[in-house]
Amino acid sequence: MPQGSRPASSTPPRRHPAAGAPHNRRRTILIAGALIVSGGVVAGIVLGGEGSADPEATSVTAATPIAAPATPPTTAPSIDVPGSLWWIVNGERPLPAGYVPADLVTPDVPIDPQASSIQLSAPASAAFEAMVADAATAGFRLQLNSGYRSQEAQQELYDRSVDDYGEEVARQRVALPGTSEHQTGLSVDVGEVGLPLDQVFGDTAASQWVQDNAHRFGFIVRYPPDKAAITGYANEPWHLRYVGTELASTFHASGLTMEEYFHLPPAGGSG
Ligand code: DAL
Ligand code: ZN
Repeated sequence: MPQGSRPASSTPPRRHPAAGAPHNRRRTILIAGALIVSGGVVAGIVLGGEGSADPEATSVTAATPIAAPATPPTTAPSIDVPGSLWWIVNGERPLPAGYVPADLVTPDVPIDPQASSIQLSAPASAAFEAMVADAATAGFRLQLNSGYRSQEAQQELYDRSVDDYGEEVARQRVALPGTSEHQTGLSVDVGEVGLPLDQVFGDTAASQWVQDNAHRFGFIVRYPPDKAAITGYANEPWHLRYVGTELASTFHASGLTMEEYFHLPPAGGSG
């Protein structure tokens, strides 16, 4: 099971967009809002400079009706909850045994003809499709090399890697069954059409484009070259993890890994 809940680290340091905005008491801020009464009548209201409602205030500002949200706000992503956008899986934080995502789909993108693990969790799939389409406009033909892998598929991959390279090297490259991000459905190995080997992807211009742009679609390069002692794995420029655009942009700007950002202990036992 994943490690226990970490209240302090589950809430990342997030800057409120309004933080640091200059405050001018002499300026009246007019905010058009919606007042929805039981009959569904919408009327404009004016809020004073301190944000308190002032029913006496007069204003000629035309009210802009704001629709009430159709659904309540979603709960914040969690690093501990399986399936959550920010769920952290690593060598120290295994998945629940036999975990299978409920929303697997096959993205409409080029796929390595040799690939057998070609599905992704629905939000990751949509984001990957968008990224592949955008890369195409920049002249790069990206493809899916590996997506969701069942625990059994991961076992086969791991066993094959041990046979080919020995256990020490295998542990740096392939997650132990039950601890692979691929089992979440939120990770994808990206490649270039006609270039099925992961190991050479990092030398391509397509890889550079991915490094520079993946965050715009909510992906991070999960195992950067200089963070093996923290992530547990050697450089994998092809291994992307979907975390949503907010967190991906933060990571892109900071260079932090998920473990660092959420103050988790290094998962570098194997690397
Ligand atoms: N190659 C990554 C670490 C995995 O097997 O999940
Ligand atoms: Zn991978």
